[in-house]
Amino acid sequence: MELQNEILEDLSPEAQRIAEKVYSDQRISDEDCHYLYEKGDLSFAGTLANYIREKKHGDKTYFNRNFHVEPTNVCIYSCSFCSYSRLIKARDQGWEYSHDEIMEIIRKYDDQPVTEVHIVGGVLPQYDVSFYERLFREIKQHRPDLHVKALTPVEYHYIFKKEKISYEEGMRRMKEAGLDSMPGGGAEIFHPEVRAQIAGDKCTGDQWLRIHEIWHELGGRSNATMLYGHIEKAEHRVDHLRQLRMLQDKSQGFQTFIPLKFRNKDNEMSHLAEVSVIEDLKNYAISRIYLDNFDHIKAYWPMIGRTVAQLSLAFGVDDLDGTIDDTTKIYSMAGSEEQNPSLSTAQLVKLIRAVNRTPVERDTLYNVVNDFSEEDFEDDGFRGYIDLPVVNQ
Ligand code: V47
Ligand code: SF4
Repeated sequence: MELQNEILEDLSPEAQRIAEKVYSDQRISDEDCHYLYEKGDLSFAGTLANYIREKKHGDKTYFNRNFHVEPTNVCIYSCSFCSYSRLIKARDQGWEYSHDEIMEIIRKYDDQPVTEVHIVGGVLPQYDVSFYERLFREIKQHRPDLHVKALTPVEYHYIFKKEKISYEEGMRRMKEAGLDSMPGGGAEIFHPEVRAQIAGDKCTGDQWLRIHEIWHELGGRSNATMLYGHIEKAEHRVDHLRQLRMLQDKSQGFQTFIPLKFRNKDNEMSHLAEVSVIEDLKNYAISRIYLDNFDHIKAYWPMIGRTVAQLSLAFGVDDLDGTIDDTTKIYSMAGSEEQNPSLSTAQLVKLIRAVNRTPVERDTLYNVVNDFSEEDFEDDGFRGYIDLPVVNQ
């Protein structure tokens, strides 16, 4: 405590106030959050975020075994950050899986110990309410214990409008068909000033929040994301986090917040430089500090790479998503270093242990599947970190 007081004395009055709030379990304000983005340094935000992370989870670092299915990369929308979707007019360059083709992918995992399928992709008219009802039903009939985490308010808003049904009725039908939870995508930046420039005419921030709220009222759980590091300013990030924190106070249905770093390869915003790793870590830390009512902060390693993912575990992150395989194209196409984003469970466990954290395999709802306290893996040559290139002096 003496040391803590000494450190506090060296801080600016604003930083002192923030530190005092965090150490006495009080919520920080929007102004505090803005201060951290504009003036707080990384080590300060990181120290506070790590304090909260360890208080909530100790050294535990969660991951799950999942796989992704992307029914199509053709999309009626044209978000300017998206490297992955092909416009309808260039349809022949993309893929559009049928119901049977998707089921074939699902069946490929029959002998794998995966607990979750994450389904998300472009928006197209043939993927409508009845398509997804039939798909969810068949997945559940085929493998009842596989958790279906599928689609975002971007798809739901579109298909319910086309079907002329309310969000309430639509989400009820999805639940009845077998939807278990909703991933966090499509949130981008809620503020209309930014959203209008990057996400065109897909669902608004209010519609995104409303669909999650209805899903939470039905007893469902979901995640939330924020796409950062493009044209948004600190005030837009604060506004985004504020709206998430407010909804979470009301509905308590969010499990995890996932900051998504904008990657600039092959999209309409390629002229923008990507933000630094320092900015990435600061963003994780500030999210951890501000979102006091979110249990988990996740770093999506296929997007930021394994090394930054390891670092993030000291800046508020307690979850590294899953041991996904190379069926996920969204980030490799946007310029992530992870061109083949595949990690075996043994590799992910080593990667977490290499930074002195404790790996815990979870299911989608954070029930523990395996805590790896006793288990050891055969040495497959992977040391839990990536070698940096050696530069000759
Ligand atoms: O909404 C698209 C983002 C999201 C780019 O809930 C990009 O567990 C960076 O939400 N640079 C979809 N990001 C992915 C997503 C997600 C991923 C992993 C886990 C979960 C979860 C959710 O990907 C989109 C958009 O924000 N995105 N293009 C890009 N160029
Ligand atoms: Fe379509 Fe989603 Fe890409 Fe936007 S981000 S163009 S909605 S696939």
